[in-house]
Amino acid sequence: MELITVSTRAIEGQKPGTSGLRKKTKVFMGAHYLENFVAAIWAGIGGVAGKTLVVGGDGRYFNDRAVQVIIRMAAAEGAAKLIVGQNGLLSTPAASNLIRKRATNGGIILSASHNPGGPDEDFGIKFNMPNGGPAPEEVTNRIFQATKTLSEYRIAEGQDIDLSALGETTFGEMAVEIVDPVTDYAAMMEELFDFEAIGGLLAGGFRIAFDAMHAVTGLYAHEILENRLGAAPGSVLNGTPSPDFGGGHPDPNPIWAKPLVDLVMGPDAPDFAAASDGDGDRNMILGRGVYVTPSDSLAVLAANAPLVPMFREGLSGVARSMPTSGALDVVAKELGIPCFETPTGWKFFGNLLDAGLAQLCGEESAGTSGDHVREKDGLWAVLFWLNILAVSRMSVAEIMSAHWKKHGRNFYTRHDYEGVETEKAEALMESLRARLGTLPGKTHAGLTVAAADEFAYDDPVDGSKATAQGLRVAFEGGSRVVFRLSGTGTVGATLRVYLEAYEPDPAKTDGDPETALAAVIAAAEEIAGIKAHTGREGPDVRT
Ligand code: G16
Repeated sequence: MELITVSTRAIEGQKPGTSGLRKKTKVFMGAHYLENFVAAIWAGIGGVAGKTLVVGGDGRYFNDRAVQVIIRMAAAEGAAKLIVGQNGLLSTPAASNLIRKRATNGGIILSASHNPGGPDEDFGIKFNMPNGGPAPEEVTNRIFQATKTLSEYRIAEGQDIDLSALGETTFGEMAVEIVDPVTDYAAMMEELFDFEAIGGLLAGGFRIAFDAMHAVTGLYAHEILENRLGAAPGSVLNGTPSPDFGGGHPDPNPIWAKPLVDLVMGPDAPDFAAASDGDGDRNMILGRGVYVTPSDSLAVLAANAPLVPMFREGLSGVARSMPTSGALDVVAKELGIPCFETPTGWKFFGNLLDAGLAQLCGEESAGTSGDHVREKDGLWAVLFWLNILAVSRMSVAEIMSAHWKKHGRNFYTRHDYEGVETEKAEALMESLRARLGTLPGKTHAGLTVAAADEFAYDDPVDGSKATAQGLRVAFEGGSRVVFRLSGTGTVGATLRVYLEAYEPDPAKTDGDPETALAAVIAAAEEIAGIKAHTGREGPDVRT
């Protein structure tokens, strides 16, 4: 093995966003781009010498090349061992599990999640801590600082490692263990859920469809849903991972997973359907004739937690990101357990989970998970639902209807304006921020503003503070709108407008959210001047 020290220069813009560094694949393939960032990770974690890391990704274009680069750079710095998913593949929750189970010093996950993949699309990389969770801001800030001062990095010359060959080999002095990406994860799921009950439900003719969206979850879904639980062959759709996700967006929502939504709304609908994203951490839940919003799904899981073995003893606490609807809060209040409100980004749940303050967390962006890993977990949420359905013997529609009748309904929708010019999006936020103090007491579209502020978070465990986490306007009567700029896009800015209204009357919980929220939508436009600022007539995506 020959060691090379490569001269480089700091590259601008390598600031990790909501979940790691995401850029166009061609940017990552540019000279020194990936290498600089990996060297900055080493600097940000206090060096990699003597350490053991997990490495894997969602299989998107450039995943395999990036794994080889990480192997050579870790070896050059004297890492002890890398545990790598076969063919470079690991879903994000499976990587989180391996980091924890093997008590490693952390891991590197290669993914741009739900963003499309391919030479002209997106790539991403992030570091996860020894607890299995995404690096907190303190660490990502150190990594970012390091990207600004790099002048060289070290890399080892050598043959590529055969990523398809299971077992242990070496690269120079460093051990490289290639593991099956599914085995440990599937074993964990069998412990957490009642596979016998779910298997019984499926054996009784209950039909499911799971859309893996040509992404990494296909491997896991084939093994768990079809092989272990006995779902009919063909229940897993688009189950072979491909580097460009079949040319689609591996984003499990009614826009990008429309064929699945059409299926459940059609005459030959299965009893239950679900989808996951590029790296397997997001989920979408559907039943015959029903789409369950991520916020509602989270509340239903909390309300029914004791039905699954994992939470047989009940929950100690729950948490949601700020823009997620208050449906979870209603359940938590009834259960008499705390409900924490964090900024957007799974990394903010880590401390609450580690401290046992929360055991179930979720976000409106289709992420839900428990304290078994420190990432959101798409298939876990699917199995949780199947377990509830198997024990309750109710349909998805019946569960939703009963939930709303009992707890009221938080009508909810998110409007995304994608690819807006960054200056225009920032001007909208800036203008609104400056006017927040003047809004209370004013009436817009018939709704009177009760409070308006910019969300900030004080972590109750380590006291760290996160500021500028979204602008919130609450109306009298309990409805609200939140404005935020996405931290995961790669082109321009994405303005997210989160709209919500609570309906406690059981007689009024049916209906279409866009209609129920018409006044909140109109008030949001009046308050923020979205059309005037962005030049857009309406949102690109409604979820
Ligand atoms: C990531 C984060 C999530 C966050 C989501 C949306 O998800 O892990 O915590 O809710 O981005 O973030 P934004 O609104 O800033 O785009 P993923 O699935 O992309 O890793």
